[in-house]
Amino acid sequence: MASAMKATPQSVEANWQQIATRGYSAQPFLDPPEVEALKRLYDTTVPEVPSPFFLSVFMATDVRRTILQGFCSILNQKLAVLAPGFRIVGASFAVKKSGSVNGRLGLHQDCSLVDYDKHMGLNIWVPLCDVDSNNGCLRVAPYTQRLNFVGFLPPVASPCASFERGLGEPYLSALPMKAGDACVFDGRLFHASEENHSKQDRVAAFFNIIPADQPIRLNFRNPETPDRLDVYHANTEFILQFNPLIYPDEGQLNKVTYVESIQFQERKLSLADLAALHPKAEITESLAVTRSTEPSTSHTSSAPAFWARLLTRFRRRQQ
Ligand SMILES: O=C(O)CCC(=O)C(=O)O
Repeated sequence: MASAMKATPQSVEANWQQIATRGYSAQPFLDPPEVEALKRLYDTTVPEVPSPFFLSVFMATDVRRTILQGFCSILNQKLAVLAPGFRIVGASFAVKKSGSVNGRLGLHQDCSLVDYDKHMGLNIWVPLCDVDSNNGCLRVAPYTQRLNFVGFLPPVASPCASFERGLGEPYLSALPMKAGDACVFDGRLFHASEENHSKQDRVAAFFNIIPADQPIRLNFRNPETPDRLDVYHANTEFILQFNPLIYPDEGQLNKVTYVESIQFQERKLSLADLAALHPKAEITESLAVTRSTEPSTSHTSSAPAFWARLLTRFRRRQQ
């Protein structure tokens, strides 16, 4: 198993630049003891996996709470360096069963948890074993965060459904990663994963972070008013209780705070839409995981400065 490498000012800067431009960065994150702690948490909370692709967010609230608390205590120290001032608001184990059939996850976007015109929300995917194209590594569609699509619940068919099967570079990049590496991506980025052809289940820790002083912002699409999104502020307890696949009932809506109703128009995408997002000069850029060669003892303290610059760049793009 790989151990996290020491972050250098150059590698930290490169990682945040990648997130600000192409929407994601794959980087060393956890050391072996933290990977082992996550594996133990997985073994004690997910006794059986009922489907070829499984997310623990569909388990009972108590189990989801144990998983969220476990992620926080195992990850918070490393997270304070990776993304200072952010908090974990959603936590799940994402499992692709060994020899999976029908476990493929098509190109999609997750639900938004912030107002991206004002704040940054990030998803972090950390495999607990080495991953590559054979066992269902994460695939990302570079630059798709630039579409600035709002992710809403309950989810509908992907806007890319008509063309995304078999898509490859440069529009969909498979990310081989070592156990404990992190793919940190803009919450608006489209991503996917294929089947696990290996003999072992592929387990990943998958979590969402938002600025610590911000409420969780959820966009619900009522099937009766599909041209609008109802925006609510929620707390983590609500996240632990609700079913993301179902429009919340009256009782559940009483537990969140109504913010506003915004206009919404569903859009389908084409390959040409994806191609238009790619800066020509950047298409040939290497998409390999950035890793330095020094073993980990401590992390650089320069992350906050880069983080501030990332946010500045991010906000400038929104204007
Ligand atoms: O774990 C995976 O294969 C991908 C998970 C994912 O994309 C998701 O749950 O949104």
